[in-house]
Amino acid sequence: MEIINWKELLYPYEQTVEELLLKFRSLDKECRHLGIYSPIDSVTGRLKRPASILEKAGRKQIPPDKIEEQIEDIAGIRILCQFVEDIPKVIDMVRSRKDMTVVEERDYITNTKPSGYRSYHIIIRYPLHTALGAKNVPAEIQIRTNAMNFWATAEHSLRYKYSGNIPQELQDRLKNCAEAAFRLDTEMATIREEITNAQRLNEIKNNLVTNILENIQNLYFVAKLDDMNEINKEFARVWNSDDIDKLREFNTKLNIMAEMYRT
Ligand code: 0O2
Repeated sequence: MEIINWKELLYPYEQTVEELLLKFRSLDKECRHLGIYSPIDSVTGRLKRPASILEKAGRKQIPPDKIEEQIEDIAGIRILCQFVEDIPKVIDMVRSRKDMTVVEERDYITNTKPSGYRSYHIIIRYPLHTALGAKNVPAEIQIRTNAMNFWATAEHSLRYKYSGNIPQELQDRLKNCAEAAFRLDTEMATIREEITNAQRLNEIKNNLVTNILENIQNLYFVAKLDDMNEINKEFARVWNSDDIDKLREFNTKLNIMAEMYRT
């Protein structure tokens, strides 16, 4: 039997997971920085464990020398969304990227698995530049809501515990939980706009307060003490008013003051 050098085999996949994580996390970060809605709530990544690779290879009768070619989820990232409506936006984000190629899509949201599993899978090829040259690495991107993920993570643990043979009674209860998760997603969708507006306002407010505090800190080096006392009092007033327009005006005023001192 051929001995697999796991360290060597897994290295490109590990690197792929790291690069994909960085790319999708920075998309989310950029949206937040620009104050626009991000359909991505969080991104995680994992490398399939050797035992799980061997189990899958055995189940699908894949010989060791074909593992790299035929097991497409050794590298995997998972993109979590707050709302079902965000999922197509993330799918489009993946499809439109020029730095990876989509080779297959599996829609387990429309076609829920018999277990109750719901998620959207995209299989890609990621061109990785290794020290030994270019390599087109397969990877799986799973896209699902937080509710779908809560269910899948719990079910996966039970599947592992019972080696895939979950007792029927537990399977039935899991099915009920999957339906409850589906209902939660459906209910959340009805108040999506209200939630996202509140989140956007909080984000804008946090960004404004961060800018104001940075400006105040910088002004301490150049402004007169009396001016600083006034600024601090005004900040306390504006902060207590909890009025976003007043925060915005105050921030603009500080920007102008900072500019005046600079020139
Ligand atoms: P791990 O531990 O993350 O590696 P398969 O024959 O199902 O193993 P296939 O046909 O390549 O594999 O792909 P599929 O079904 O599109 O995707 C497999 C992965 O999707 C699984 O990987 C899980 O992460 C997830 N998945 C698919 N079906 C279910 C399900 O019923 N319940 C849960 N909880 N997850 C599911 P692994 O190898 O199981 O996991």
